[in-house]
Amino acid sequence: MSFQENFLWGGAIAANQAEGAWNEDGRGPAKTDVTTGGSVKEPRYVTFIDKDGKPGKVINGQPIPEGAKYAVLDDYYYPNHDGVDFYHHYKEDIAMLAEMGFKMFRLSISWSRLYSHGDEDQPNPKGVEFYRSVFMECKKHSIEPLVTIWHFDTPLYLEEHYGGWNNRQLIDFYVRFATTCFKEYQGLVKYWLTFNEINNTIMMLNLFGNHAGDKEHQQGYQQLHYQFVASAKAVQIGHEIDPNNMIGCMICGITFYPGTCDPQDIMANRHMWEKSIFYCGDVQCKGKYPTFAKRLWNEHHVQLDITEQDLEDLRNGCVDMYTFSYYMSSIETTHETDDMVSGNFAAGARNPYLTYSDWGWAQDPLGLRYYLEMIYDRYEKPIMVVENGLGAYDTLEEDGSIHDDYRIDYLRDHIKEMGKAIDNGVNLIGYTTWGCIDLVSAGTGEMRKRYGFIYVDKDDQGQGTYNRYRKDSFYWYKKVIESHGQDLD
Ligand code: P53
Repeated sequence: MSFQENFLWGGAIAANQAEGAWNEDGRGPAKTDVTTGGSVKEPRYVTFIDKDGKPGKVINGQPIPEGAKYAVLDDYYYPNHDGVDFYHHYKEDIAMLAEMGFKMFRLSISWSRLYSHGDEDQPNPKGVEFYRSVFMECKKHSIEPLVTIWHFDTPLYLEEHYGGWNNRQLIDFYVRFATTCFKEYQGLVKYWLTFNEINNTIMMLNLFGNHAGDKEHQQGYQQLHYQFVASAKAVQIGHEIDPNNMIGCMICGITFYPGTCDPQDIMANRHMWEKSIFYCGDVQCKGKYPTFAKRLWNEHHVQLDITEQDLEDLRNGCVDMYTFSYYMSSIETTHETDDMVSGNFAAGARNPYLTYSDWGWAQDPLGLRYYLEMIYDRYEKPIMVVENGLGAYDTLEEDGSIHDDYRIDYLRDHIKEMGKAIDNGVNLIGYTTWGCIDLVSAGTGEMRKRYGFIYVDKDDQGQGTYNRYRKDSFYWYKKVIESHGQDLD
C-alpha cells in the first residue's frame, strides 16, 4: 500500500489570491493590489502615477519609472482586491474542506495584514486575530494548517520606501513578522513554509532568456541571498519557540528534459536544473551554497553582499522538509525549433509526447515522479507536494453542478505517480492541490482559470454572487481521501 493512513491529503490557497478584504481592518496594500487582471493573451499590468502626476502602467514584473508611485487607478480592475472573499467566507469554506475529509489545509498569512507597512514594531491585533480564528476553525475540524509565511506579498510600503528585497533591512522586517507568526500561533500551527516558490526570482530571469543581463542577475541573486538568510533565521527562531515545528522550503518544481541527445543539450539541461531548482534547494536544505554557485555568479559577474554571520545563519537554519509545487515539465535545448509553447515557465520547445493545458502548461504526471525521486535522493528529507492541479475553464450548470472530469483525470494521473514514488522509497508525507477553492490566478489575474474542487461564482470583471458550489471533483477527492488513495476511479 503506497499511501499511509496518516498521509496529509488536502489543498492550498494563498492570502492575496483568496482573501480579498484588501483594505479592511487595517490591512496595508501589497503589490498584487496595484496589479490589474489579464488573460492568456494580455499581460497583467502594475499601475502607477508618475512624477508629473500622470497615470501609467508597466507589464507586471517590470520596474515602474523613476519617481513614480504605485497607485490604484479608476479605469482598471484589480481582481485581488476582493479575491474570492475568503476573509468573510472562511468558516463556510473550511467546513466544505472538512466535508471532503481534508487532513491538511495550506494557506498563507498576508504580511501587510499583520504589519500594514512592514516596518512597525507591533503587529495589527485585528490581523493577528483573523488568522487565529482561521486556525481555530481548522482545529475544530481536525485539519492541520500548513502556513506559508511569505507568498509573494511583501507590503507595498516596503517596496516603495526600502526598495523591497534589494535591501538587507528586509531580513529583519521579515524575521519580526515570522517571529510573530510562530509566537501567536504556537500550538495551533505546526507545519510552516518560509518562502513560497523562492526560486521564482531565477525562473523570471530565465524567462527573459538572453535579455536578462548582468544587472538583473546581480539583483536577483542578491535578493535571493537576503531571502535565504531571512528564511534560515526564521527556521532557527521557529525551532526555539517550538521544537515540534516542521519548517520547510518551497520550490517551484519543474522537471526539465534535454530536447535532444546532443551533449550540448544534456549539459544545458543539467545547468538548468542547477540554476533553477538545486541552487535554492541546496542552500535551504544543506545550509550552504553549492559548488556550482560560483559558476553561476561568474557567468554574470555577480558580486554578492554576504557576511560571515550570514553563512553561519545559513548553516544553522536548514529546513526540516522539502516542499514544492508541480504543474509541468519543460524542454531545454540549444537547438532552434519552430514548435514552441508559450505557457509561463514551460515556455520554449513543445514536447511532442505531452498534451498541453489551455494556458500552455505541459501535462506530465511521470515528470512528478521523476522530480520526487531525484529530490528525495538528493536531500533525504520528508517531502510534500504543496501545489499541483489543472487550471481549466469550468461550466456551472443550471442545477449548480460542474462536470470537471478533465481535472479528475489530471489529479488521478499525478496521484498514481506519487504512489509509485512512495513505493520506491520516497518519504512523501503530504499532498495539497492548488486552489482547492477557486481563486484569482497569480499569472493572469483571471477567475476563469480555475483549479478548485469548490467553484466560486465570480467572473473576470468581479461580477457574481461569490456563492460556493461542489464540483464533480469534490466528491471524487472525498473518495480518494476516504480510501487513503486506493480508490481513484
Ligand atoms: P496560476 C508560474 C508557474 C508555476 C507556478 O499559477 C506559479 C507561477 C506563477 O504564475 O505560481 C504558483 O495562478 C504559485 C501560485 C499560483 C499557482 O502556481 O498562474 O505559487 O500562487 O497561483 C498557479 O495559474
